[in-house]
Amino acid sequence: MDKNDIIRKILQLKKEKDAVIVAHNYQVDDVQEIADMVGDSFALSKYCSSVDSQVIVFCGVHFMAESAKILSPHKTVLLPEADAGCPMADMVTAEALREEKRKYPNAAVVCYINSTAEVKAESDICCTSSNALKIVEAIDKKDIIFVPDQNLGSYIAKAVPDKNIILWKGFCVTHHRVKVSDVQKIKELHPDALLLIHPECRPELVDMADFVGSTKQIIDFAYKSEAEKFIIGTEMGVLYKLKKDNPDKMFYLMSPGLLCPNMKKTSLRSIYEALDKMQNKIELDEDIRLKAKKALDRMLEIG
Ligand code: CIZ
Ligand code: SF4
Repeated sequence: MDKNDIIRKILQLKKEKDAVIVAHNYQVDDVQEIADMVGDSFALSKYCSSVDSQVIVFCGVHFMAESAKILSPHKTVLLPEADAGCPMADMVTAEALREEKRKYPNAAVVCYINSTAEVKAESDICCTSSNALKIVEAIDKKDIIFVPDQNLGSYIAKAVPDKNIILWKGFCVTHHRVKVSDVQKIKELHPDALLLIHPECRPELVDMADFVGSTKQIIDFAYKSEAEKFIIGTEMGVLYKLKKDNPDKMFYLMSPGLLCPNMKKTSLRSIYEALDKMQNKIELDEDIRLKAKKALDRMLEIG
């Protein structure tokens, strides 16, 4: 089957199975192109719970499809590539978090959305890279265990200095590998470009940024900005939308290392196979789901 045949089959299967396809901002161009909705993990989960379709094909990594299932338990959520995981999410387990909670019994627990359902279930509230500052500010406790991203945690700790943020040692392999010297190099090549950086990058890089934000915030910032050139400090998948929305602006990836191999696993073929065989369904223990949902609902209340 060539690409057009696969697309035709996918569209046919979508109708037959009453499915929608959602894709994360880090997915490959072909997948973003065919998706009904492209966005960050939380926007996608909310979209999935709002649509009538009974089947969701979630093109992203495991914790994202899980979040969709947490919010839409009666829908079938398919993850086209069963082993597309997030190494950062796997850097904290529920058991390790329980132990940390015993060490700091008075602390609140905030988990980044990049975490497993089991870890969300052990947390008081969830956050995304868009709302992390707002969520932490809204918590009435001073001590906050923040899991799993040490870089996002450091960014919060600097921005909300009246809180005591207890950092976890997790990190995103993709964002964390970029060094100051890489940024210096690309800035020399494009000295008049604005530097837009995701808070999963190392703190030294975040300090150099003209703007710090989530994928959605970076995409919105570039669209509204009067500037014409931007260095993009997040996974390369966002370039698809940035270029499509802003044909007259120039975008340069901060480092060629900004590629998440797990995000790149999903292909048109894996979407087709998932739908055809209705395979790779996300299943959750109901007790875990309900507890994890509380952490997500609390986040929703604050915004
Ligand atoms: O929440 C997401 O989708 C992630 C992982 C990144 C972002 O900034 O959107
Ligand atoms: Fe996880 Fe990083 Fe890949 Fe996002 S880019 S899914 S945080 S490994």
